[in-house]
Amino acid sequence: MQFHSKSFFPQLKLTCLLALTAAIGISCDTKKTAAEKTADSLAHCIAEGIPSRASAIQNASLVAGKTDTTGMVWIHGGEFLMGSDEFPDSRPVHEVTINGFYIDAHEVTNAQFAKFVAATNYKTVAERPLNPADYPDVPADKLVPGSAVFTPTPTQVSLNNPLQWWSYVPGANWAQPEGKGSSIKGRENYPVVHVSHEDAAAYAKWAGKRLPTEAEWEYAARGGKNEQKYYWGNELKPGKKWVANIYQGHFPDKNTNEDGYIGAAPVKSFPANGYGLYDMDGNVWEWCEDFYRPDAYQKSSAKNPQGPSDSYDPDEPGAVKRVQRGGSFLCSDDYCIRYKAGSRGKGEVTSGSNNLGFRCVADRK
Ligand SMILES: [Ca+2]
Ligand SMILES: [Ca+2]
Repeated sequence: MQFHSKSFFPQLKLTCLLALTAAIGISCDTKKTAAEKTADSLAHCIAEGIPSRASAIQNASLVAGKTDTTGMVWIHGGEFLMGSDEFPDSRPVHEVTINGFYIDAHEVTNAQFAKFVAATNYKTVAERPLNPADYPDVPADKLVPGSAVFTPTPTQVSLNNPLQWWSYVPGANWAQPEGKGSSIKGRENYPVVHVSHEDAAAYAKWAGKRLPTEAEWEYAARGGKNEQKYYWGNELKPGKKWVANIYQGHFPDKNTNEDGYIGAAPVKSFPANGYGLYDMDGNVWEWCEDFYRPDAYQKSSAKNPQGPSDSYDPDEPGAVKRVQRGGSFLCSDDYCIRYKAGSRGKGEVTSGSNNLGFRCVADRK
């Protein structure tokens, strides 16, 4: 999922708003839709550069912490086939060799992120003031910090306008996931959400860790299996059971909740993969370090690939994007199939939402 943070202000010109909002669903939709075509044709509406609320450099002053590998799993290095023929930006499938690394067994939780904030007074991007200069068309009183929250639609809707189910909610951030007045009390063991790439990287630095490369993430997610349809295997419901927190029912109006979770689930609610890692499929999307380009695999390094040196998304040329992986509780075969093995997601680096989190990796010292 991705959105450009300017896209949630209805005061923007309608044509631009459409173009920007159309881009939201692209990572979740393999079919070229009318919305994508709209996004392509109106790409000139998208402002260049990143809003300055994201340019704060708090993380530059963060001191790198001492790595604690408690709760991490050592992944032995090796070779694997990376990518998927099913998605244009995941081709070609190619052989990659990577060194061993530690990876968090589960997504970073609210409790873990709260410790980081308590220790550093870090303010996430969603909590920072917006600079009026970045939003010349938006009245100053509307420039309030916030983030994107999913709300089911009351009835069936066309899937080409994600603004029907995504809202920019003032006050929404990691500590108030549904906006002002909401809290994470009782959800300490849920994945932290509403984190931008910068926020995730800041946490990782404080923890003496780093964000995974896309190759590391996929190697870990495959759990020792190659060429499976899903990371858990080839059947959607092995033994007639849901084995990841995704979406059942009709998107976005009717979630039948067959897997037991309408939204995010506490980490480790579903079975671990072959490496002992939880929720690599679904629950919340996870940031990776690599810049996003749809052609990245055409010139990727065969050994420990670090991703391209810059970002480019033809659907939204002005936005800087990094890779996100694994899909979320909003993915289903109806709408978002980017939880399938080898598929890729992408996100504008300043944007968060209530279905986006991360986990960290670390090198052996
Ligand atoms: Ca679910
Ligand atoms: Ca996940």
